[in-house]
Parts: sequence; structure tokens; C-alpha cells
Amino acid sequence: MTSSSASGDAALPDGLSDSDLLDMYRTMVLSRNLDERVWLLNRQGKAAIAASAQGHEAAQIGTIKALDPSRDHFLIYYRQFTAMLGLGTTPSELLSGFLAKKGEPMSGARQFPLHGAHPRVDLFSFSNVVATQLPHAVGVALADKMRGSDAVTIVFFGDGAASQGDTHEAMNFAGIHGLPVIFMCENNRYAISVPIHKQMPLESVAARASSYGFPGVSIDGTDMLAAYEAVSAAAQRARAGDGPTLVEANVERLLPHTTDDDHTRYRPGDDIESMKTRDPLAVTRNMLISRGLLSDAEAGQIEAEAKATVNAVTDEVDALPYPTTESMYEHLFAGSRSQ
Ligand SMILES: Cc1ncc(C[n+]2csc(CCOP(=O)(O)OP(=O)(O)O)c2C)c(N)n1
Repeated sequence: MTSSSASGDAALPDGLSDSDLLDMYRTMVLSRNLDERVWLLNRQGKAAIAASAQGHEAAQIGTIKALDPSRDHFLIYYRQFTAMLGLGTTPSELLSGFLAKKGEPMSGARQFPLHGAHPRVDLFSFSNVVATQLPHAVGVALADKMRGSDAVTIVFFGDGAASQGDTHEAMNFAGIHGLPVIFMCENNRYAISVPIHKQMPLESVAARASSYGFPGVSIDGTDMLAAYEAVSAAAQRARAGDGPTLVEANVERLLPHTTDDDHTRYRPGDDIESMKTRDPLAVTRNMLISRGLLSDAEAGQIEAEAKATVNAVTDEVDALPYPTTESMYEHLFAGSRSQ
């Protein structure tokens, strides 16, 4: 197991330009603004429930940037606004899922928000049944290996999911067969209200990798460059036929587990205060400023553009119709009539 930490002045990792860094920051800011809007819409009674990516943005965008959406496979979980935007899901598609509007691409507004599959961006079906995506990902990677493809499969999950039997089975199988899969754990130290020390007796999730026979790396998940570098190295290993890697991104869950939760009931006050110093948006903004790539005025402009996009998308999606009642039996039985 190795580790790395945030750095604002080191050389850029291979494959990344200054303008890539700014694009990644723009996606993070858009993600944050959209995420905040969904919480507001929940409080207005319009969005049923949401799990926030706030605090996870840098890890997600650094990871997506290190892979190739045109050939690689992505199995995500419910806390992944930024990854979804990075993969090409539009803000309007995301919001229509939360508001359960007609035409929502992932489940046709039949499921929980952010559930279902998104064929246009090659997202496999995902749900909130914790850790089921890991054995699915291993199956996808096995298929690629059997076909002789150089695609890499990445699967995202939380620290709580790391305690599920599915995770052990998936990692064990992937290790035995040397599959081209990256296990990306976004460790925010809580599974709803259960802190990590009640989930596992080890210091880090990455430490487990050695027992499956592949490397584990633990990174500062507020540092998008650290995520980019760790996932690039893991992808290189996978494409070279050297098998899986477990990457653990140490992130903060800046909001409660979902819109239905109140974390002040179980998180100590100093924990809530200290996590605020690890907001990945502030970390990234400071890194870009210290590299001379961004001024305060330009940061304000990026923020204003994101707010304008989110306002426009909110109006657009709010005005869309809901699916009709008659359409509720569609796609259940062969030959059922279409809307
Ligand atoms: C199999 C299963 N068990 C329990 C739950 C209830 N549940 C939903 S989210 C969650 C916590 C998951 O925590 P973690 O994997 O750390 O991800 P995080 O939400 O913190 O990103 C639990 C226990 C579930 N959805 N599925």
C-alpha cells in the first residue's frame, strides 16, 4: 500500500494540460451547484430524496479524467453527480431524474433518482443495494478479458460497502483471475451513521488489497491530481494484463447521508468542523490559484456560469410533464402497449 497527498506546485501528471485542470474544476463547480439545487428542491417537496456528492467531487473528476469513456466501463453508485457529469450525463438529465419527469433516461422515472442504466453514456444499471455493483463489475471485466479487449472496468463504492460479502467475493475473484478492474473506494468514514471504526479494525480499506493479491493505494481524495495519478497507474496495470488495483480516496461527506438524514445526531461537533477544512472545491481552487491558472475574478465567473446553467435547467425541467398514469405498466410485460 502506498499513499500520496495534495500538492499545488508539483509538475502536472502526464496526459493533463492546464486547460484540463480548469475544465475539471468547472465540472466540480457545476456538480456542486446542481447538488445544492437538488437539496433545495427536496425541501420544496419536489425532489423525493438525494444523496450528495459534496466533498467527493475531486476524487470523482480526477478518476473519470484518467480513463477513456469511449472504451472503458463505469459502474457507479448513488453518490456520483460529478462522475456522471464527467461522463457526459447532462444537468437536465440528472435533474429530470430527481424530479421524476417524463423522458428521464435512466429508468423512465420509475425508480429512485439516479437509478437504472444510462446507455447513451454507457453506464450500467445501478441501484442503492450496497455493493451489488462490485460482482457486476468483475463480470464485465471477465468478459473483456475473454474477448481480448484492452478496456478497463472501474467500480465505485463507499467504505460501508467495503464490509459487504459481495466486495470480498468480487475482489477475491478479480485477484484470482487477474481481471482488468479498478476498485475505487470513496472513503468518507461513515456508512449512514456508522463510523468506520465500527466497520473494520484496520486503518485503511486499501490495506485489504494485499490479501487478494493485488496492490492497494490510499490517496487524499480532496486532491484531484492524486486521484488522476492513482487511477492512471491502475488503468495502465490493468491494460498491461497485470490485474486489479484497489484505490481508496479519503474524502469528506460534507452533508448528511441523504436528504432524509441529520448527521448532527451522530457526528461529533469537532468532526463536522474539521471536515469543512477539507472541502475539495476550496482545495482545488487554491491549487489552481497557486499554479497561476485562476484568479479570484475567474473563479467568480466559473461560479456564476454554473449558477446560470443550474437556474436555466431548473426552469426547463420543472416545466416538463410527469409520466402518465397509463404508462406505469409499460416495459413490464412483452408486448405491452407503448405510451
Ligand atoms: C445491501 C444493503 N444494505 C443496507 C442498505 C442501506 N444503506 C443504504 S446506503 C448505506 C451506507 C453505505 O455507506 P458507504 O458504502 O460508506 O457509502 P456512502 O453512502 O457513505 O457513500 C446503507 C447501509 C442498502 N441500501 N443495501
